[in-house]
Amino acid sequence: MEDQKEKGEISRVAVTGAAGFIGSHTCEGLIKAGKTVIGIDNLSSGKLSNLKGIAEIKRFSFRQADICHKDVMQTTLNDFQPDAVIHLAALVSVPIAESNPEENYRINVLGTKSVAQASIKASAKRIVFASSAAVYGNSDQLPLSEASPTEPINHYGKAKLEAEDMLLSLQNQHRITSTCLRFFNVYGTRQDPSSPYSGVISIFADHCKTGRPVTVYGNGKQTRDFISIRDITRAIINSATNPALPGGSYNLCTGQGNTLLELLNILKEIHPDMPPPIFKEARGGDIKHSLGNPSKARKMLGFEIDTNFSEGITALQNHQ
Ligand code: UD2
Repeated sequence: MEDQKEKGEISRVAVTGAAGFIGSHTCEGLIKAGKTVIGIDNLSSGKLSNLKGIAEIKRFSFRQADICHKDVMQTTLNDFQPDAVIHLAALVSVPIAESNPEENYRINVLGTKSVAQASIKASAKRIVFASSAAVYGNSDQLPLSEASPTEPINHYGKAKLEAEDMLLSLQNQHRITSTCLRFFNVYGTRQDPSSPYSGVISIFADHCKTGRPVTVYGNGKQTRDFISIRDITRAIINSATNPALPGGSYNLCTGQGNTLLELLNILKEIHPDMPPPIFKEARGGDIKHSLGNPSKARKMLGFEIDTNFSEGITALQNHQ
């Protein structure tokens, strides 16, 4: 193990938030890539069933632990000795973060600090952090690039930005590479549709499957840069396991905006009998348009989009 570490090879990876939507896909991808993986999750929202495809594999282990418990995190990472840590555990809902800012700060800032400090003490070489397009706030200068102003308008975005700043400054003080991936609107299998705060695609897909009408907040002309879990997972794994990649902040997006009406048209083709949508007033604080520029990630991380939007939605529907 020491020899491999000296060569910079990344073979042992710890993943926080492992039992969640993005975490479980990430663990599966790492296992497929031949890595030895420990999944860490407190199971507050993640489900062990998300990991059933890899649970029996010897190179995979699972630890139920909370990222905010510093001692437990330290012991877990000391025991495992990761080369890289992928930190996905978070309070992920913007509205919940808004209604409980202390909890948002505790988990999304202090929890990230706890993971970062434990990673450094356990001599991890790389840390990859799940940041968000929310760091940009409500800019009307689209598409958003990493050079765009970061002016978050909610507690969630502020916490993600503070965590990024902390990780990037730790990178300068220690021998660790910090990569902060700013996710735009991620969709795919295992995104829980049962919460009203789930991604719009998983909610709409679930309603169509069960013949219930969807609710569109606003006129449906709002746009989002929807990105498939398959593309996100490849970028996360590459950022964690390629020792040559530089740290920094990167947009993970497609550079293509789609309206909710376009999404509904695709779903209508798959489910011709779907009931007509119900239109309600736009959600308070909703951003009208969100669009990212993926050029930096493409250039520096070799990040490519494989999944076309319509194909991605069709694949999701066929899977469910
Ligand atoms: C996404 C992220 C959030 C944060 C933010 C940054 C998700 C789930 N949330 O919030 O974590 O990173 O981007 O800007 O990815 N809508 C409906 N009907 C529904 C549900 C949603 O019309 O049943 C609308 C909603 O009002 C919004 C759009 O769909 O205009 C997208 O909503 P979302 O909750 O999927 O994602 P967003 O962009 O608010």
